[in-house]
Amino acid sequence: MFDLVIVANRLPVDRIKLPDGSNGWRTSPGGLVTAIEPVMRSNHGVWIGWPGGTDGDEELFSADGLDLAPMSMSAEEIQLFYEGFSNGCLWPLYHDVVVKPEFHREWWDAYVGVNQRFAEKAASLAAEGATVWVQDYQLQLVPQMLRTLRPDLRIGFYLHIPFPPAELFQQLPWRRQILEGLLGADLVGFQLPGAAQNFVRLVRQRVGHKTHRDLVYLPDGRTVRAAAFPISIDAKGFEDMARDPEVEARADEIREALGSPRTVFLGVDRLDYTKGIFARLRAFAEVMKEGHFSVEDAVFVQVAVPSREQVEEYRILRDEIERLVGRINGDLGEIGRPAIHYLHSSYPRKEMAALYRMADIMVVTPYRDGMNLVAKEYVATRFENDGALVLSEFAGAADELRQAYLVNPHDINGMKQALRDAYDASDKEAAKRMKAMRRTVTQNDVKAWADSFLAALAQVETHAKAVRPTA
Ligand code: GDG
Repeated sequence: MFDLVIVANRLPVDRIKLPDGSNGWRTSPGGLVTAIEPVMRSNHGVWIGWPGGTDGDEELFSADGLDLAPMSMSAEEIQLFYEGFSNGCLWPLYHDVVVKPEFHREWWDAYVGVNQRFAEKAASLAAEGATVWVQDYQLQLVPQMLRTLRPDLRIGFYLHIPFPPAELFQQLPWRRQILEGLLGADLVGFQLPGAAQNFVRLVRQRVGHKTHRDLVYLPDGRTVRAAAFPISIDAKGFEDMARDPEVEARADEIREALGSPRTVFLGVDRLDYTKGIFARLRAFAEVMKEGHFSVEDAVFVQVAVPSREQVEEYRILRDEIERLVGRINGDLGEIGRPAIHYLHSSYPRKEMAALYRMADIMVVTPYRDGMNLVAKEYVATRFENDGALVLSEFAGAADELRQAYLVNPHDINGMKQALRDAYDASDKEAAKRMKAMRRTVTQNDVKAWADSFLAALAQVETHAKAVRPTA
């Protein structure tokens, strides 16, 4: 039995087949595990999640001293719960309906079923009075299901993506069930205050509970708090990596391979329609076409990390972007000098750091993004206070990184101007902006995020005991 239970769609490791045919594990270190690992260690924690694949093995195991509880998923569940309801319905709905969400009853049924299994697993592993922290949009029903099974628990929920305004959320045929699912938690955390307000307003309008500021009063006497906890990164870890001579050498090597242009623009995103990749490449190409810089002066490196490739919308998007890159390079490129270097691949973390180090201008232009960690990671690696960040107003990160070149990604001319401004900026101007952004990112790192969420959860008045803060 565990005093702290993390429930997330994915485990922080991938299941792999070893050469002898047996099962092995490869850690996939992300921001979340870096944040949560220390709390898990000081609180006898366990992490429940899907290890990828369809293997039915659900035996508990440890990796790097962390206790992990795999949740198996059938091929049908992957299709209906994960690709369907989570990524074909909730993801677009919560991101401003950038593409049209699909509402299918069989997807919903699978979502309910998988959430129930997650809740049961958490109920079976949590010690009396334990703290359970449920993560993200795939598991919004877990808090209520778990509370029914285990009223003794202290339950927190954190949403990594935006929470939409009532006008959009209302479209969801199962809007009330989702709100009630979340209300099973004692504390519901969001990236931004606006999202928390959207939630409280919807609860008042749709479920009819009494609310006051960030609190919801339930008829059974319980109180639920909804508040913002903007997520961050392991800023020191990224800076240390950036200072590694190997990473520095690799950054130089990449620039040379690009033909040593004066300025390198960089985009790094999961290949997702929310990220605004198409519009940003168009804007860059137009600036180049208009003669503001040539292929000798500037190139754009776009890393598009493969994502959700089984979902139709993502296949269409990939084709569109690749057609555009081909057209731009055909129009503007010269022999040995494409205008856009497009990479459809994922990379080790060190290579990511080398990419950030070699880039003069990082371009992050999502139509809607909960936070966007890439923007913060870029800032963390610029320990010499050089480089510039072009950032969408619609990324959560824009609330904190006010000194970025902020853009509206729907406004191509505005984006072109921001690219030009960043390109033309003096070293002094760039350093002033970067210094301020670095201060923000270093002071508010991911450990501070996890600690503040868990401290707020510990303060909620329940009968359960609280987790200890990290050492
Ligand atoms: C969701 C929300 C919110 C990317 N490519 C590679 C790689 N990455 C890493 C980045 C970064 C992370 O993945 C991506 O995080 P983002 O925040 O940019 O975007 P989402 O994946 O959409 O994340 C988002 C986040 O959750 C956290 O709450 O900020 O708004 O949408 O850390 O570095 N890492 C490696 N190789 C890659 O090729 N190793």
